[in-house]
Order: sequence, then C-alpha cells, then structure tokens
Amino acid sequence: DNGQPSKKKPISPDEVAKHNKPDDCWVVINGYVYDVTFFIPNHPGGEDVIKANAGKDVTAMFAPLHAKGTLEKNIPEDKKLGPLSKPMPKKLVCPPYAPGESPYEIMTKQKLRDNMPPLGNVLNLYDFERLASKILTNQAWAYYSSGADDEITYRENHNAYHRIFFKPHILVDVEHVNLKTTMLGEKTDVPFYVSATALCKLGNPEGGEVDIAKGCGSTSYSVPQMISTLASCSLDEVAEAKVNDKQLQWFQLYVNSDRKITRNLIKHAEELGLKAIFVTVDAPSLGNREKDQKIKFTTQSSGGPKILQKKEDEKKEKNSDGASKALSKFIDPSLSWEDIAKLREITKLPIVIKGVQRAEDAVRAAQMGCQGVVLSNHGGRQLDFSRAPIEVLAETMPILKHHGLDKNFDVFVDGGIRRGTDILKALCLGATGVGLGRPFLYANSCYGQQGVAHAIDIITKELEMSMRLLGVSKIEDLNPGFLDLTSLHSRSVSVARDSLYENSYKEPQLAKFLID
Ligand code: FMN
Repeated sequence: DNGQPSKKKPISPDEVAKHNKPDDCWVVINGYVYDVTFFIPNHPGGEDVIKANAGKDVTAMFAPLHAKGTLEKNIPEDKKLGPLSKPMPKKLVCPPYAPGESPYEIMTKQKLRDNMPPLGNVLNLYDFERLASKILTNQAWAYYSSGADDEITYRENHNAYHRIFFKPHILVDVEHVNLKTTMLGEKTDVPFYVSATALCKLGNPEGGEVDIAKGCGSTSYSVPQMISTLASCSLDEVAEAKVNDKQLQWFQLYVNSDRKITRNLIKHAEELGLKAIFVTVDAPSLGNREKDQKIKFTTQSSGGPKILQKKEDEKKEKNSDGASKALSKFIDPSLSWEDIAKLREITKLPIVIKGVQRAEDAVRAAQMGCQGVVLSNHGGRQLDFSRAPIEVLAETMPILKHHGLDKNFDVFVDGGIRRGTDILKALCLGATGVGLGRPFLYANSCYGQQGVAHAIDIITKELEMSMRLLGVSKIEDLNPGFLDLTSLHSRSVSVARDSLYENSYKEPQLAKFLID
C-alpha cells in the first residue's frame, strides 16, 4: 500500500524510465510514481543518491531509511504523479542499499541469515552482537557499532563497570526477588528500558522500531521503550504496535531549529499516549564517527563496490555524509537552558534531560523542574574522553542528596550496560533505571520481535540471579554499601600477570551459526 489516492492515471514503466536525469527525475516508491526533481537539493541524505537513481524503482533503498508518512509530508500533491501500471523491469529496480559490498558478500550474509542459531543458543547479549556483526550490511554495522574518534569512551563505558566489585550479604531470604520499580511516576516491571536508537530498519528492514515495541510487550514483564525522533518507523506505527496497555513508551526529542516542528512533535507524542519527553542535549554537533563516515550515503547503482575513479567523483563525494550526519542536520546547536524552561511550559509530560555528564547539570535540571536526567554520553558516539556514566552516577548521587534533590527526581544511566551485574551496580549507586541501546538494536536486527523479547529475558534473569546472590530481594534495599568502589576512578590499574591461571583458562565461545 503506497498510501496515495488512486484517482490519478497509471503510468507505464517506459514513461518512468524516460525521466532519468537530475533536472527531470522521477522515481517509483511502493508502486507509485513521484517527481522528486524539486527535492534533490534538499534531500538530507545528499543529492547524489537521488540523481543516480532517477527513473528507477527505489523502494528497497528508500524503505529502511524513511518513516511511513515521509512522502506525504515532503512531496506536494502535483508531484505525486500516479500509480505504476506494471512492475518496472528488473534492471530498473534498485537493490537494497549496500554500499561497498560485493554481490558475493551480500549473498554470504543472506546465507548466514538463513542459518541463524536457534534463540535458545543465544545465552547473553554479546551473542547477539557477534551474530549481528556477521549479517548486517556494512552500512548498518558501521552506523550501529561506531563510537567517536578513537572509541575510548565507547569502550570505557563498559570497562568502568569492571572496576566495581560486590560485597554480598549472606543468609538473607531471597526466595522471592522483586524487580518492580517506579520510573517517572509509572510502575514498571523491571528497572531497565530500551533506549532510543535511530534507524532500526537498517538492521530489521521489515519490523524496525515496531518489532521493538512488540518485543517489549511480549514477555512476562513489560519494558519501557524510548522512541527516537529519528526512528525509521513513524511514531504512530510504533505507538500502535504496543501489545498491552501497561506498556510504557517515551519520546526522545531532538530539538529542531524550527521550534514549530518541535512543538508539533511533542503534541503528537502526547496525543499518542507517550508518557515522557527525553530531550537529548549531547548532540549539538554530531560526533566524529569514522566507521560510519567511511560508508557514505553515496551513489550506488548496481549493489557492487563503489570505486572512485576520477577527480570529479571525489568532488561529488564531498557533498555526502555518513548516515548520522545526513540525518541530524536539523538539530539546533544553539539549544540552551532557556529552551528547556520553554519546553517545560508547553507540555505537562515529565521532561528528562538525556546526555548529562556532570553532577552540577543534574542539580540544575532538578532545580528547574525537570523530572529526571539520563547520565549518558550517547553510547560513546559524541565527545570522546567523556567519562563513563557509571562514574558520573557515583559522583552525582551524593551531590543531589546534599541539595535535597534526590527524592522525586529520577536519575537514569546508559552506556555499556551488557550484564545484569552492570544494572545491579547502577541501582546500588542510586539509579532509578538504566537504558540499553545497541544490545536491543542487535537483537532486533538478528531475530526481530523474538530477539528483543529474548534479550529482555536474558538480562532480566541475569539481574534477578545477581540480586539473589548479592543477598537482596527488592530494589529499594540496594545501596552503595553493597559495592567496593575503591578502583572506580582508577582508569588503569597495573596488576601482575597470573600466567598459570591465564594459560589454563579456556575462553567462553560466542554463539555459532549452523554452518560455522
Ligand atoms: N540517542 C538519542 O537520544 N537519539 C537517537 O536517535 C539515538 N540514536 C542512536 C543510534 C545508535 C545506532 C546508537 C548506538 C545510539 C543512539 N543513541 C541515540 C544513543 C542511545 O540512546 C544510548 O544513549 C546509547 O546507545 C547507550 O549506549 P549502549 O549502546 O552502549 O547501550
């Protein structure tokens, strides 16, 4: 269904094929013909990709990157030309966008996709990551996995958890462990949520964020989902995909330079029953993600590798950006605390500032009436050498307490959380809840809704077991006294090697494909 009215006359493939020039450019999307000539200079993904595919059916390239409704919003009526009378010939149908990949690589990845291990073989969140690294397109893998610059923060986010150890209590009745808690005034079954990640359709072209919504509501605990401004499904689609009424959804807001657009987005999120606005403030300019930039949003006609031959080609290449940059041009770099105060006035929904990296800013957010903060560095994708959020949490909670702001103010953390013990450490330090980004992207890319549900099961079971072993049966009983924080700030500690131990130790293996 292309969503377009059918009163216009059908157009033949031959006619479409004639309009194949930059100054006369028609394309077919979902069986409907559009004249996109006027839009070429404004296309956020760059001009080249449209110009190179003039006169073709571009559905397979378009779908993973654009939410439903994108065409309705951006193409005026007179440029919606009419339905296609019959399918375009094969040579004028673009393959899915896979820059830099040979047909052999594409085929190999498809073969692996057809031989995914049963979900029961996936025991931890790293298994999803390894499988995803083998089957995702180069573009999706680069976009999802990249961190900024040398990826020091990306790795530090997780490594910092390794510098905290537990001090368990023994002989506590832990027969029943309760993971229920409250986030932003709403009851939740578990103290974690799926954090906002853009472009979920890059990895799961059919389901995207909709499959995450279904996965979040289909286990015995329902898990909150934060939906990105840059989601590849529309907000309506994701909201509709909720499985049950108690399922929480939140809206992640990138503030647009055009505030009218931002106001409309917030209003729409309210109408759809989303329960909070998370304003992301750590991306006034996009971080330097080099893996992502190397795979550019550029011309691709055959699905084969792109080889630059001439100087002119290099010049053209300059205009195109990596996926992140291409999508984020609208984000307002002038955003300031005054804007947050204005946002406070236009919605009654809780406002949470996402991307706080020092205690003073958490205090300021609390003082100006925000309901919470996410201590986050965007999964290591923005300023390299930002500190790990868990370290910032340990610094922030005592300061909030000192100002009497630790009650009725929610402090979330995200970045590098991969194990139940990571969550437990954050909860001991006073976090209300934690967000996971990439693990759910990978689970969704490999197995869709079932993968998301399985990831939830894995992390919930890990958390429950770790709590039991720590000697705690409910979240409110957790406190920093359970942790040995001696090494938290020691970013590198030199210890003597234990060669007997190391040589006899066998590394655990990640999940294998059936044809490994
Ligand atoms: N954060 C946002 O606020 N908005 C986004 O659109 C967004 N897109 C992301 C896309 C990708 C591929 C990734 C990996 C992260 C994105 N984030 C975004 C950051 C996540 O919300 C979260 O802060 C981060 O992924 C947490 O780190 P983790 O991936 O190690 O769990």
